[in-house]
Amino acid sequence: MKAGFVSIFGRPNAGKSTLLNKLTGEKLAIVSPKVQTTRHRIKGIVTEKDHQIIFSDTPGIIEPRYKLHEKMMLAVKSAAADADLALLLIDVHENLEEVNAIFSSLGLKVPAILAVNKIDKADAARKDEVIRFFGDKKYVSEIIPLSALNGEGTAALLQAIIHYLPEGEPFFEGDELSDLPTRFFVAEMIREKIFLLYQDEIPYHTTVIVNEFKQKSTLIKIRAEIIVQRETQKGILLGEGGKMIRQLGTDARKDIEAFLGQKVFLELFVKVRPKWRDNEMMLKEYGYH
Ligand SMILES: Nc1nc2c(ncn2[C@@H]2O[C@H](COP(=O)(O)OP(=O)(O)OP(=O)(O)O)[C@@H](O)[C@H]2O)c(=O)[nH]1
Ligand SMILES: [Mg+2]
Repeated sequence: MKAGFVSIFGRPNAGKSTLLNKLTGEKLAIVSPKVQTTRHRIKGIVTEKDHQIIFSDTPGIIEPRYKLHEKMMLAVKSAAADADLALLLIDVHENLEEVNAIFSSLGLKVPAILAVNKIDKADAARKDEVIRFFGDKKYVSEIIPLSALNGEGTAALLQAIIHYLPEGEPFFEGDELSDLPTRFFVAEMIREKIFLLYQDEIPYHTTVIVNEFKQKSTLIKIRAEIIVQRETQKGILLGEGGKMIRQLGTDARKDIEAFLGQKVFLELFVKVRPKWRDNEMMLKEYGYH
């Protein structure tokens, strides 16, 4: 039996969350075309007859500009600290020197697989250039080109991961998918829709907290708060006559119902909490530890 922790690292937008979802076959992590979508370490567990892999999706590596960013980078650190294997993910079109500097600074003491993502939108010459570039980097044990989106190369990646996995007994029960509570996933699904529906600074000034989750006879009643930093942002979230927040509620509810396999009544409220992203107590209250 093999079992171990495999952490996915990379810059914002490399496709880490898309890859976690592909490898686990579940939509555990939210995905958007915008950078800095993921803010937490999200574990996804895959259990087979002869192995258990505990994947960790992490926030994209950045230079912190406010306390929320610092919390996000602590999530990266924690995933680096207990990894048995690192999965370094890059977008095939990224600046190679920059990404090399970031990976070198992780100070990894475990083997690393360099996965070159989004090959569905690169030509063979670029793919070769990237593989050549990382070929002589000491921290790279193996290079695998793939597309997290269409699944090309992910079977080869899985084989390589199992090869590096240490011998050991499983850490989790066979039917466990993650270590996070349902409320977390519900809040994340609402946050994903905010990333998809709103532009500019809105997604970055916003967080979501589920403060009621009640099983009723025929449905689940969920009440969630959307936290913003300014009154004007509250207006944008609501939209004219509440049009935008109704759209948000409908989009989020569909995903939540699919995730829970049950009908959901979703109530959304918007609250203004000035500078919550730099407030230690509020960050804690909103789940950023
Ligand atoms: N064409 C293509 N797009 C991809 C691929 N993988 C991910 N994407 C897209 O890239 C964007 C970012 O994907 P995410 O999975 O959210 O990226 P991430 O690395 O988790 O980003 P952060 O959470 O912000 O660090 C989304 O629009 C994905 O659909 C791929 O293999 N091919
Ligand atoms: Mg992500």
